Amino acid sequence: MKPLPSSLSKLKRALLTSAAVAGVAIALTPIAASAQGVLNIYNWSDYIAEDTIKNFEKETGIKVRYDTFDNNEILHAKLVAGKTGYDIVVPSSNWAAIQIAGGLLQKLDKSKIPNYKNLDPAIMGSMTKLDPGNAHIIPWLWGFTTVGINVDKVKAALGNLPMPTNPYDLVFDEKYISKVKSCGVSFLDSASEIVPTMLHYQGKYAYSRNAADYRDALPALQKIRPYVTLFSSSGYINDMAGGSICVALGWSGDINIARQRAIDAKNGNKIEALIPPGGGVPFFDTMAIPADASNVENAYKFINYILKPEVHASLSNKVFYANPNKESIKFVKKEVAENPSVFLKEADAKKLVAVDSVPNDIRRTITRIYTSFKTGL
Ligand code: SPD
Repeated sequence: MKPLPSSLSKLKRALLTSAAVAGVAIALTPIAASAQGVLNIYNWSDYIAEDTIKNFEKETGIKVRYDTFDNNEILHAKLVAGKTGYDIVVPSSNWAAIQIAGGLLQKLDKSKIPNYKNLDPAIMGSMTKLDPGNAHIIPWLWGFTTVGINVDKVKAALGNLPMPTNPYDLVFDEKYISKVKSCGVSFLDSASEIVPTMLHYQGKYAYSRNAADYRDALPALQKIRPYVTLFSSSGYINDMAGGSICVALGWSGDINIARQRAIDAKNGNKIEALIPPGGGVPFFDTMAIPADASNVENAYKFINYILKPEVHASLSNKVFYANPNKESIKFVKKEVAENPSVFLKEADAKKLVAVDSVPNDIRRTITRIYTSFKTGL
């Protein structure tokens, strides 16, 4: 091969260095479609193992383009706009219900997913409420919205005030959040996460279809707004791990990722994902094929690959969310399988709120409440 002119090789070196510093893999050669074609995936950030895509490409010869998002609103807006260019998307089941109703997701041909048999029938049964007949979506991983803390920093910030029994008090009760503000408080940056969690805290059904149930949510959120120091749906993981925030209203697995990163960094930050004794607000994120996907056969190959027990287990091992694959448990690391904020104990699982979707008018109410809360307008 002819050597690159020195200006170009300098540029290449600079790009490689900055990518390495940012921890990003970049390919300088354009991605050529392989003989087996391509697959375009749009998934949540921090939601896959390092080797998941690499092994799939090796096994199938399919070339994958993998992009990420960090809240349902972003994915939904793309699907509604159409022509996403994606063949696999990963909406939460309650958003998928709206997308199914809108004809945005394909009906699945299960004969193309032999590993479908590995799915836990109890989980699949619970999903029929949002996807009758399990016709369109296949669960990827599941978890719950909860509170993560930096144990020592929170204790120090609370001073004489004992830790509340209900972890949601730390973020929703002014008495507590006003204290922990000093070490940094982060909220998920998503209307559909914050408002239902507040409703649940107020003793109402998180997915209520009754507009009156939403009346007290905004005043309660406005009260605690001055103490929220960050809105983040992905960056909070590193902020927790590094100690620049001490309380996060976030997702169970993400908080466990932060815990693991702090352990790996040996920085002394003890992070814990708390389990709400009154039940958390769960979610099921699901694989689906957009109605206008171009590489449908490859999408089926990917879904079937994820449903291999050892692949599904490797996702849980890496990102600390439970998986719906009943054959995978033997491949899940002991410390992950025994972590009660990953695979919930039966008593905690029973208390989880039932996931539901809400109609458009309620969705608009939720967005209005959240925007007003976040912006103060
Ligand atoms: N880092 C990946 C987090 C995935 C969380 N999905 C949450 C959906 C909640 N409705």
